[in-house]
Amino acid sequence: MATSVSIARVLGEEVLDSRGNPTVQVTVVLDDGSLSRAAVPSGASTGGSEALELRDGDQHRYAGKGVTKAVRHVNELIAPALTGLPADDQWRIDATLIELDGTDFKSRLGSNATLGVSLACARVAAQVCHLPLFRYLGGDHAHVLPVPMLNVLNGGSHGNGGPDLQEFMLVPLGAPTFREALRYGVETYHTLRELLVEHHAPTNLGDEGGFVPMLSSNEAALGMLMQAIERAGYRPGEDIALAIDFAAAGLWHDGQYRLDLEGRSLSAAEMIGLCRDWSVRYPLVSVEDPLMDNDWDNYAELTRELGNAMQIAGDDLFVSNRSFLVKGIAQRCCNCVIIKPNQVGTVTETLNTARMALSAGYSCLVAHRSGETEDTSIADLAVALNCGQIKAGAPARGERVAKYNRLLTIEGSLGAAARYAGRDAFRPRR
Ligand code: 2PG
Ligand code: MG
Repeated sequence: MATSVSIARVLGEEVLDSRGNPTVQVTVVLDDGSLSRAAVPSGASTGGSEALELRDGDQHRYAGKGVTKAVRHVNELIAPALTGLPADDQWRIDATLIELDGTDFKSRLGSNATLGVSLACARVAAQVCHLPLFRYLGGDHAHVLPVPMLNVLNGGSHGNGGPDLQEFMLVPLGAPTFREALRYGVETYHTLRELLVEHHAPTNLGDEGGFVPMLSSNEAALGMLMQAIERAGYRPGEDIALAIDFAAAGLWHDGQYRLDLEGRSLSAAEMIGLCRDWSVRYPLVSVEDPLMDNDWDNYAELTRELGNAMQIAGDDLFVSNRSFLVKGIAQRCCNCVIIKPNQVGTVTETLNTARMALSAGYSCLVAHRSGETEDTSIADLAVALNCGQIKAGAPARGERVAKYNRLLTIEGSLGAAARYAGRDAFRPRR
């Protein structure tokens, strides 16, 4: 739907994310008075080639993490360039941002500045077109509700004192609807808490709302999840499967992957062996970043070996960037791409990467960041892409639950047209 309403004002401001760190929020006002805003998330385990998250570096404010420079870029450089453009021409808005920045990784303006603006424009344009965001971005065919991958045990850089591996997720793929899938996951999450209490273990939460248990090994986390699934009355593998984000770059020390908890270090071949072993012994449907983000050869090897049996997801490897995906497709690395808008810095580039992945037979897993806000745009993005997968943390902490709640609303609004991706989302593709 075309609208003649154009951008009247673009206003950036510094707000806080869920870790209490500054982040960029942008408000866009159109000349008919319509207004919407978006806020930008922030990662902790970031890929080496992510677009630049511009921080002030002034140690006297927020330990250098202020974003006043990025905010100034929104207000002084971006706002004049966008004023007067039609709000619903997302491609042109993003092309203007890309051109104004003029670098490969948004290193002039900052991806926190560009994404905030890009997303706020999309949100307000959807509003004036009288469409929900997922329909504005995805068109009439957007109707698939994603499988929620609930990160219920946090470790690595998101949970001090927990497992070495960053995320252990519940994947309720056997549910008939998104609403039911969420219930399966939530009940299992609460059961997991009961188990921890019974073991007199702490029930502190990590950055993404999962528990941070003290365990004797990383594999013990998988055992706990299996126990929780069964005790909650579900069948592991049938109702609820498992997924892991290794965030392997955080394990890398002296040319090996160090598992502190277990007092041992593994080679790339041994990491691949670990994935193989666990894929046989647990209902593991997806492994993310099990290797370093420059190890294309071993990713190709891993995909050759296990890509028919499970999802191999590249996060730091692709950083949601089309050019890295092109390389991955050519070298047959992974069969899934993690999609995080702030890794690349505009809505259009995010959609381009995801669409290229889907048309090459890769799956897409739309993801939050460990530092989040109450912005729910990624929920709409997952439905817009019909990609069938989202990870937005545990079903705890407002900034995580907000995304799942948004998906409940979307499912409700679609009525009979809604389809839950379920197991289909995890059919091995390559
Ligand atoms: C990841 C993310 C989100 P971060 O590695 O997939 O879970 O973590 O935002 O810290 O990069
Ligand atoms: Mg990751």
